[in-house]
Amino acid sequence: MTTIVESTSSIAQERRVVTAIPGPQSQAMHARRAKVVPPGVGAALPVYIAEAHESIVVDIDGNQFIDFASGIGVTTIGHTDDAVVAAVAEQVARFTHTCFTVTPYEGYVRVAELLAEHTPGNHEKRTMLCNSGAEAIENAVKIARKFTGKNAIGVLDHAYHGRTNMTMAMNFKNSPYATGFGSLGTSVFRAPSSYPYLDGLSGEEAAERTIWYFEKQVGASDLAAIFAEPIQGEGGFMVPADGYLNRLQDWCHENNVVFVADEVQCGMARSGAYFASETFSLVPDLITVAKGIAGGMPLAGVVGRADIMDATHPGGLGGTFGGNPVSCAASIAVFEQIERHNLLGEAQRVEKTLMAGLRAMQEKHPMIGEVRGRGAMIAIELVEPGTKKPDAAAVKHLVDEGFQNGLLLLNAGTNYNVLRFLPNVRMSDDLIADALGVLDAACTSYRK
Ligand code: PLZ
Repeated sequence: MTTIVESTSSIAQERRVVTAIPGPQSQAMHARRAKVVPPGVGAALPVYIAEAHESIVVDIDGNQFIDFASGIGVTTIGHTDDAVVAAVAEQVARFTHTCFTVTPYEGYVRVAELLAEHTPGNHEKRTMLCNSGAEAIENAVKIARKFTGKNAIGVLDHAYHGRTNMTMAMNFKNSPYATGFGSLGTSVFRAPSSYPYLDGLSGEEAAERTIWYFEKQVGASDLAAIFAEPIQGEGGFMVPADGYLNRLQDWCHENNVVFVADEVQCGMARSGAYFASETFSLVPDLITVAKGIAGGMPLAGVVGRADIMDATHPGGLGGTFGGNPVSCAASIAVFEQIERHNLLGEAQRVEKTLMAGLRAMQEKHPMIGEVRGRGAMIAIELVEPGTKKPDAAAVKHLVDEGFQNGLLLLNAGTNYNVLRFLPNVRMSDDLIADALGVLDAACTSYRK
C-alpha cells in the first residue's frame, strides 16, 4: 500500500511530451487490443496509461498529460488522492464483497447517510446504490413508475442518460449510442430543453414550451417522471435559463409526476456545490448519482424522497455488486476530502480561472461563440465566426492539438462543436494557464 502511494505521489505536476503521440509502446498495445477488443469500444486518444496522480496522467511511453477529462468527470478530487487510496487498500484487505442484499455492511449505510446530508433539501431521504450511471437511471425509472402507477418517461433534447436498453431510448442522439442495436425501451417522450445561447428564451418561456410538448405528446395523467440533467453533460454543458428547471419541477408537482435530476456528470462538487441542483435552488424528488462519488471506483445510486423510494416492494431493487464495500470506502473518503480541503471552494476557483482565461481567448478568437458552465465543468461552443453555425472541425483541431501537446480534452455537443473542460477541482491555476496557452495557439493556427 505504501509503495503505491509513494510511486504515484512522485509524478511532477507538469505536461511532458517525449514521443510522438501516441508513442511506440502505445501503438504496439493498440495493435494488441485490436485483436481482442471490438471497435465498438472506442478510445478518444489511444495512449495507454501507466499511472496518474492529481492532475497528471502518465502513459507507457512516459508522456505526461494534464487531465481535462478526468475519465469523463470521475476523478473530481484528483487522481490517486492519498485518502482514497488508503481507504480502498484498507477495505480490500478486510473484505471485498458479500453482496449487500445477502449480508449487509456499514459502508453502504454510511454512503446513504452522506448522500442524504449533502443532496439538496432537508426532507427525509433514502438511497439505493448500484454500479453505473445508466443503472441508476434505470432504477429511477422503475421507482418513479412504481410510485406513480404511471408509465411514460419524459426526457429533454440533447440529453444523455446511458447505454443500457432503457437509457439508449432516453438519449437524444440515436447515433452512435443506439444505431442498429434493436428495439429500444418504450414510452419515452422528448421535449425541447433550455439552450439560452441558441433559443434566446427566458426560463419561463422555455419551461412553457417543454411542458406544452409533454402535455400534447403524452399528457400528465400518463407521465411517471421527467428526467433532466441540471447542466447537460454530453449535450454540451448548457446551463439552463434561470427558473427553467424550477418551473418544470413545479409543473411535475402539480401533476403527480416525479422530477428526477440526473446529476451523474454535474454532481458531487463538480459545479462548485455538492450538487448542481443547489445552484438553481432546486430540490429534486430523485437524484441520480455516479461518476465522481467514489473517486474512480465504480459506484452509483438513486437518492430521493423517502415516500417515493419507499414505494418499492421488498426485494424489488438490488444487484450483485451494487454498493460494493470497496467503492463505498472510496466514496466515504471522497466526502471527507471535500470537507477537509474545501473542495467546493476549489471548484469555484477553477471556474473563475477557466472562465476568465477562456473569455479573454473569446475576445481574440471569434470562433468561440460562447463560454459557459459552472465550477470545474466549463465549455466553449465553437462556431463559424459571425454566426452560430456549429464548427465541429474547430473542436477536432483544438482537441488534436491538445493531445499532441500534452492535454487530455473531450468534445461534447449534439453537433460535436463543444470543447469541454472537466479538470479535477484542485487543478492549479498554473496548470490551467499553461493549458490555455496551448489552446490559444491552436485557435490561432486553425485554418491558417
Ligand atoms: N447520465 C448525465 O453523463 C455518462 C458517457 C460516456 P454510466 N456520461 C459519459 C460514454 O460515451 O459512454 C452519463 C452521464 C449522465 C448518465 C450517464 C451514464 O453513466 O456510468 O456511463 O453508465
